[in-house]
Amino acid sequence: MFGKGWVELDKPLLIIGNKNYSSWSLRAWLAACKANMDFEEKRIPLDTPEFSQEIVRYSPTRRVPVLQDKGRVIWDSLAIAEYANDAYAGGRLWPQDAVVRASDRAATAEMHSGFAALRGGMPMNIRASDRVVLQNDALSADIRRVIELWRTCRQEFGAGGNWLFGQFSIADAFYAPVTFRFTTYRVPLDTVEREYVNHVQSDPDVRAWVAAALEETEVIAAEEVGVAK
Ligand SMILES: N[C@@H](CCC(=O)N[C@@H](CS)C(=O)NCC(=O)O)C(=O)O
Repeated sequence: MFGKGWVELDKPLLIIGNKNYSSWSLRAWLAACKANMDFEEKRIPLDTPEFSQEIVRYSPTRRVPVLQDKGRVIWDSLAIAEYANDAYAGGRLWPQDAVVRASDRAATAEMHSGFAALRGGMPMNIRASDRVVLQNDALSADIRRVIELWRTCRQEFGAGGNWLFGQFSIADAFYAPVTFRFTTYRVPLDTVEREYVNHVQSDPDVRAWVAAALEETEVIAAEEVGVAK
């Protein structure tokens, strides 16, 4: 059923989509980078015949991201982030304190399983600017909730650094794509959340991802709807 595309590699292999569009790929990739996981990456552009042909060789869900390591397949962004943390980061991508760690997990889980209106209505397109979107109640509520969550994390847990929980943690990987949604759709931000967005987007790993996204040439038509000309 799956695994047909695998060859034994010395390093983990992370299969991702376009860096411009694939928000789930960015989450797993950033967590892997911050875990210092030495990995190969294979990019398969979304929404292409190549994607349909290739992805069946790698992913049981036919989705990216998917990771191969030690002969195993890990096919979900959160599972990849957790695995990178456990196997390569000695657990330091979650806070050490149990209660703080639970809050970090809750923030991460909220992104992984929620914010459908935000993800559907404001898709990530890093190359875009001045995008316009028809607001609706669900979308506005999602935007308000992200901002509320970021403020709470920064104020209650952020003293040790500039990430949501001070030091980089898995929650930051999960909200990194949202920072691009907010900047490309020009969502009005106050100081706390603006500083957080700036911090994420000036991170060297995030900048490397963006530089690669800017080099990509594929355009996904559906994602271009709403781009102000
Ligand atoms: N829950 C999955 C979601 C993965 C997902 O939806 N990936 C999208 C790209 S960002 C995908 O592979 N889409 C391909 C398709 O639907 O054909 C995860 O967290 O990894």
